[in-house]
Amino acid sequence: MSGSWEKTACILCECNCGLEVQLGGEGGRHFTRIRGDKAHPASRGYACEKPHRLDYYQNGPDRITSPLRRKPDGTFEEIDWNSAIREVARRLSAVRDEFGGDTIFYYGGGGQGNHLPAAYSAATRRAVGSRYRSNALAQEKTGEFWVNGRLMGAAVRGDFKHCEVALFIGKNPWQSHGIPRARVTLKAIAKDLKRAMIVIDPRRTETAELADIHLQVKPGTDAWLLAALGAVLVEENLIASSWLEEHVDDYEPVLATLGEVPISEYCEKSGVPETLVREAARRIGKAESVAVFEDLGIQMNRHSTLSSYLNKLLWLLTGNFGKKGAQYVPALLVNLAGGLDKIAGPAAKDKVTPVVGARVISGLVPCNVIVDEILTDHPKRYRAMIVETANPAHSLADSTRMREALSALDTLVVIDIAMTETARLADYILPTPTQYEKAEATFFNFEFPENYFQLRHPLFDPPDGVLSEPEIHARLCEALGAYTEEDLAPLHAAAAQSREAYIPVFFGTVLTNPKLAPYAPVILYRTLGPHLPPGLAPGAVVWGLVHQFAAAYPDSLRRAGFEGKGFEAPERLFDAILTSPSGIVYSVDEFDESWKRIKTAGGKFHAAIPELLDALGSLRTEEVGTGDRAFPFVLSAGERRSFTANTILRNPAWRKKDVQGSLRMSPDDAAQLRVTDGDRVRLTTKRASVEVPVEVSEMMQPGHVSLPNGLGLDHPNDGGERVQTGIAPNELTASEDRDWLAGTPWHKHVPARIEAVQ
Ligand SMILES: Nc1nc2c(c(=O)[nH]1)N[C@H]1C(S)=C(S)[C@@H](COP(=O)(O)OP(=O)(O)OC[C@H]3O[C@@H](n4cnc5c(=O)[nH]c(N)nc54)[C@H](O)[C@@H]3O)O[C@H]1N2
Ligand SMILES: Nc1nc2c(c(=O)[nH]1)N[C@H]1C(S)=C(S)[C@@H](COP(=O)(O)OP(=O)(O)OC[C@H]3O[C@@H](n4cnc5c(=O)[nH]c(N)nc54)[C@H](O)[C@@H]3O)O[C@H]1N2
Ligand code: SF4
Ligand SMILES: [Mo]
Repeated sequence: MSGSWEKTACILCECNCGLEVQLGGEGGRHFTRIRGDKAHPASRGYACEKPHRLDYYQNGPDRITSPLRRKPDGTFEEIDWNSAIREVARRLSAVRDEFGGDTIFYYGGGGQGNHLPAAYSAATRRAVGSRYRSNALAQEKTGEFWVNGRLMGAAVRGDFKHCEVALFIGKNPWQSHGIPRARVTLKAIAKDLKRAMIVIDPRRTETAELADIHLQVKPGTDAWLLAALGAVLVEENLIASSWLEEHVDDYEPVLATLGEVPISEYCEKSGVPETLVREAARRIGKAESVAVFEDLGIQMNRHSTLSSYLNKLLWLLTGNFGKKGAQYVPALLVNLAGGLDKIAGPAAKDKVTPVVGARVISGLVPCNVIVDEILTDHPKRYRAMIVETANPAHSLADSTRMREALSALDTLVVIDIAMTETARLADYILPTPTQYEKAEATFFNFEFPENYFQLRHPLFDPPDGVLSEPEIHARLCEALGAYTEEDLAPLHAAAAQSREAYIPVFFGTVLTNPKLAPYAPVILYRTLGPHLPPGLAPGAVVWGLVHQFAAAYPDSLRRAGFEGKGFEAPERLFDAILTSPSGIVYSVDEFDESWKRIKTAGGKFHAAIPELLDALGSLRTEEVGTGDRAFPFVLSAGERRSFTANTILRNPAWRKKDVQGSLRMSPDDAAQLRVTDGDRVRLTTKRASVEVPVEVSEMMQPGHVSLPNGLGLDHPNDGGERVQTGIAPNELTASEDRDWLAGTPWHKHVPARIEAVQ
């Protein structure tokens, strides 16, 4: 097939830019050319430097091509799929029967580009009676989710394409992207004299370089800075008073609390000159529209939930919602932040974890409490765990304790393509095709007013010995006796006839039957899947999602051009999805559509969140800095750079530069330590001590050092020996260092000590 361009997408960050690729090389199993796909609705031909290295994913080291079972001596043996499924089902049902299904914990379900596993695993989770789950969102976004839930019962995004002012808080989109065509969008804002960019980051990042105003905070002091910004809005009367009166309940207590903020003192604490803070507040207050993106710099930091709240108050008090260039609520095919409507309003009670009693937000257990939910003799401790398309032994805080916890489980099942740090601790490893060997899709579809979806087609045949996630979940459900062949017979018969015939049978016999409804995803895969075009069976669950979407958002679907009576519109959309390998626009909205998606009782924002207004008050007596003379530096553990991509690519050779992943340090600190580029230093936190090469960087301010994310994986070298490249950041972090409300980690604020190495 060499020579023809195939459609797919990049899987290295949440943008999932559309790609065109050519295949070739040995056995035709390599990517030979890669370029952006102009027909992709969101990325429109854009791609950064990383996808050109995707062959390192497709042909990575440590690929697993047979189910593996741990032997008593700790090594693995290959087993056949029937034994693997039977034994996993038997071990999980034994745990369920003895201790309850709520002791079976599920982690993962999706990486940066593959979200179908989460949809299918829902069936397996129900089949084993599991009630607790989590994924990486619970170490970044759950604090923000909770604030969104309380404020309006829905999650928002910012419209950077149209905004007058773009505000990035602890976010470096030049490297981490997160908005479509990030570098093009950033440059467009920077070039336009009528628009402005404001960046809050302790580093002079690539994004900060382009900004009109860079508020270079001291690390970990955002809460003071954001409080000061809000207070200036109030003091200088830059708030949208009549808008607030119309759209926001109980904003007076917010104004009163912000009115008491000692602005000068808080500016000083955050290290930013008051004149610059006032300039930024005025630019925000006077703009036609402001779009805001907060990310890990505050979400993985001290006061993360409070900072999210203070951030949201900035755009709320200035009326930046539900209009062009401001915050919006997208029309989602799948809501990754589900359940926020249930926490709208102060009366709502949060679900909590069985051992620690930590808040479960959006159905997710805080990542930092997982170790404590396992390493205890509490009767409801998690005893078994399924990890799917995630690498928590590397990506969650406190790797040493995490490994201990994973090893303490009665049963650990890992579903992955590769022998990862987590897989190595498993009792069973169930291997899958890569994302280019099966149909896959992402639910990171957050665009507005047009939103899009892409069902990617498989490009390569999978190796013998692997099974796709939907096939694994269907087999597990069947081994667990979730449904019978008899249950499926009418669905098979209808599907063989036509989709038109299938609709009433599926809705009539599956969704209305409480015995079968929980297994709807795998039932769709089993019965509708075989009748989809070759290779697209994993897309069967999307058919169900499309029907749900059509019922919830009929107008958005119609405006996207999908019309018709009854089920015609969703059926047309599904056909279009199957036949549009570059992706398709499924939703078109008016700018004020977001108002209808506020889920509070009265349809208004609830501005006052008493817990967080109290926390805002407590800032007065809190100190900035690490507060520990033994650890005077602040380490940000996990910076996004041009060649980092979580742990998706295991071969370090994919990195074109800085293969070892240097510790970035300010010129002042380097001079004090008498080190220069490439010199090694000893970096010590309360958890661990490592040696790492230094990069002296003008980006850094004194007292702040930064390590890249995703490094420290081990892999076979040319001689077949396993070596580790770079520092695994979570060897250095501690699970107890987390937000009091959402449990999100303080990865960007790790107290550290640095010594030169002779
Ligand atoms: N190249 C690349 N891109 C990626 C990824 C990747 O691995 N590599 N991963 C993707 C994923 S999973 C995610 S979640 C996103 C994350 O995207 P980002 O959040 O943008 O990424 P980070 O570099 O982790 O952190 C952003 C910034 O926070 C700043 N920061 C550190 N401490 C503080 C502080 O105290 N206050 C403030 N205001 N800022 C601070 C850092 O200097 C950094 O510039 O990136 C996605 N994109
Ligand atoms: N200290 C520190 N820790 C961090 C961060 C930080 O900034 N600092 N960032 C955090 C963030 S924001 C995130 S999102 C997490 C990411 O961490 P994780 O959620 O653990 O995800 P990934 O590292 O992306 O791992 C993806 C896994 O999926 C596997 N995989 C790839 N394709 C497939 C497939 O098709 N099927 C299956 N079944 N498996 C597949 C890969 O082999 C890999 O093991 O890391 C977090 N950890
Ligand atoms: S922005 Fe993200 S999805 Fe797009 S090409 Fe770069 S890494 Fe891939
Ligand atoms: Mo992430």
